[in-house]
Amino acid sequence: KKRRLMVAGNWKMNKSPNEARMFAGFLASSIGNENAVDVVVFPTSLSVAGVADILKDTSIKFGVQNIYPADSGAFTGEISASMLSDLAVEYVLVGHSERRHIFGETCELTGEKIKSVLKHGLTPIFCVGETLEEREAGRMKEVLETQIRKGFSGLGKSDLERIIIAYEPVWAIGTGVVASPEQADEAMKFIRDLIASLYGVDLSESVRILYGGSIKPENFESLISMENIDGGLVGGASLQESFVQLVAIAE
Ligand code: G2H
Repeated sequence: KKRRLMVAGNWKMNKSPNEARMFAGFLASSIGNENAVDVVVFPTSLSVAGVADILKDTSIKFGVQNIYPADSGAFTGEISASMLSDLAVEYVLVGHSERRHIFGETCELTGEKIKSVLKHGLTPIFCVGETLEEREAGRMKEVLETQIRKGFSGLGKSDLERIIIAYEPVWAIGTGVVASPEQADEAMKFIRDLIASLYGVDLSESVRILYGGSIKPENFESLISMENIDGGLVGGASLQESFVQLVAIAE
């Protein structure tokens, strides 16, 4: 593989703070410290401090699932990227389809969030993906291009060097319907080619693009064997022991 693989676990709104600490402890004892791949978990914001305590001296990294793009102020219910440095958080998910579709997050807002994450020295994992309706209407590429152009608006090459992209077709998220390796690779090649046209071939060759949507130990190997797939953003299967199996498959 040209690029270092990443296995990222998006816990979504699951696990209480105590459950999160226990599971982080299980991961710390099950996943070796010399990983050939990057392993990252995304607990809830409520649990991230507890998880940070447990994982801080391990090779497992952690992040949050969302931030608001201001440093502080009257934004009830939100957290900021600037608060995360106390906890050694390194990664932030931006633009997950559940943020876009359940909470009405716009492409413009995802762009603001990416800027705020970068400003605080953190790494955004920027999620894009089309719905089933958009795919069936032949609009997959147009949707991905809009999400990427708006999400990256105003960003330069040095910013892009610090970004990870996750392609998550909405029809494959939590549905048990995984994209075929060929379908995923085709969309991800389109994204890579778009990055090449916007930022140059070097950057498009080095940017990591993860696949997300109903990843399981049974389908992960065939996905990561594809040229353009540099790992996975895992939801359901990251909540249990299967996450350890996924890391082992990637190694
Ligand atoms: C896609 C994925 C993780 P799941 O949202 O971000 O979830 O693996 O449950 O489809």
